Amino acid sequence: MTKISFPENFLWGGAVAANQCEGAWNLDDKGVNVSDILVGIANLPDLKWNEITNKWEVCYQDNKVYLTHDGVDFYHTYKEDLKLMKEMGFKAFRTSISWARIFPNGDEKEPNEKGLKFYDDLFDEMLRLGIEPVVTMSHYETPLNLLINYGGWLNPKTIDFWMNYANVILNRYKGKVKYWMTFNEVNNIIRPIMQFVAGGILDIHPEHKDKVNQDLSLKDVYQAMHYLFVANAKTVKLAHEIDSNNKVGCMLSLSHLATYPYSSNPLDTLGVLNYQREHKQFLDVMVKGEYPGYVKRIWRDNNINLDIKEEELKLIKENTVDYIAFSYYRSSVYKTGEEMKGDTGGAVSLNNPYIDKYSPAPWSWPVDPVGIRYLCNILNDEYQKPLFIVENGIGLDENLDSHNTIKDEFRKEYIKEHLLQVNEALADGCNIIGYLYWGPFDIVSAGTGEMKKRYGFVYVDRFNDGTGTLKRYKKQSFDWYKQVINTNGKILEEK
Ligand code: BGP
Repeated sequence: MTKISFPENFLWGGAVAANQCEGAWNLDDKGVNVSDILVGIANLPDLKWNEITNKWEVCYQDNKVYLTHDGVDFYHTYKEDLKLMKEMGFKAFRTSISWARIFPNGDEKEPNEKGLKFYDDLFDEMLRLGIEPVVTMSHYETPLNLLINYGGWLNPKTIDFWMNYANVILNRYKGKVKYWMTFNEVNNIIRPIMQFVAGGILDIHPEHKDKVNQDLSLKDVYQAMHYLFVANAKTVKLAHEIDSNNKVGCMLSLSHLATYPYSSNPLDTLGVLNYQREHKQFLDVMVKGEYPGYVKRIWRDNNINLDIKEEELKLIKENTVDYIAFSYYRSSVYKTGEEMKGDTGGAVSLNNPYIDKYSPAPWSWPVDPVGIRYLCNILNDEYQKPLFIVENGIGLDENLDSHNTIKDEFRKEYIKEHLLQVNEALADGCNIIGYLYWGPFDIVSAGTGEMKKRYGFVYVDRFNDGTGTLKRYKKQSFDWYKQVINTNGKILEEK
């Protein structure tokens, strides 16, 4: 076995997102954001076209439970939750700032002081406990008003609204927050079902009123991507101007890069290359600072002319990110002629005949720890930036036993196997700065909108129907992860 050797200052910890844990969805003048109006991003948002105003409007469904509205009440329980994270020895904790708490409609000039105050207290508490805050600036939390009235990122005005927001939070938390990420898993914008939430875009043309975002063209998606890239570069520039200690990363769902050819058919290998490029294009622009040739070919072949200005390309070139933050949950295979579907965990395709371990139903996925080593090495070889694993974890259907705990062996095994491969990747020379486990306490699932899909080391008593005491209980993995951190990974050597 390779000697366990995690760097001294490795950022061990966990990650959540505001919209999945805070709740308090309409408290303290928070506005409505995109994830507030649907139950799981695998589903369409609850919008209907208003023939009088000629605009989309929200139509909440009586028969639905919008669990994110109350989340796990982190807005009020953050001290208790952070205390538990500290008990596990967390060095870092990732959460997001809910954009709609700071700018309820997204287009105001002045921020909502009550929203800022909440994050003042939250970050102060983390710092008091010696936990490094790692902050996503938007984790599926674009203010809904920006989509309904402007089309969101289909409209260049959104760049200005974003920069106003970025300016406020970067100044407010200067000296407190050093690790920033712009848009969570922004590469999911290429998937129609995720364009509303992950992409922050909405087709507002009356002729397309039959179904949300149904007729978005490739051109629309590339245009929105470009505006997001401009916003990303401007944010990097501003963050560095405000505080030269700031580190800004892009955040992408990169399980997609761990895609293997199904066979030795050359077309399967070429198919993998093209599939990986659908996701690498985001890295090429935000990390290398340039649109690659294969993207320009897509534009040429599809007669796509975008609104791209010379000075924007220069800005993108000069303001690349400081690190690559990413999620990894599983790998996939590519077979010519087979559709690559996807969800929050990555690609969904044929079963890989060489992988025999699957997580238990109902959200079964192939467990492939080697995939994380492969991914880190691809990133290290091609981009040579610090890598930050900001999401990896396993969602299980769990119930408390008679001792008010859960024997979550599968979770421990899953993490252990992945960390052993992270250790290999470190030995391979990859510069990995941290590992943040996704969902260290149970939160609402982004993909399915359920409570039942639990990732936590801490069980939260809340159920799909919205009932529950919200009480927290440690699962057995709690003490184990604590030992992993306390020994800087050395405990992984034990059989
Ligand atoms: C990622 C998202 C997270 C998170 C995770 C797990 O794509 O960034 O928000 O939820 O996936 O997905 P799910 O909650 O659907 O199980």
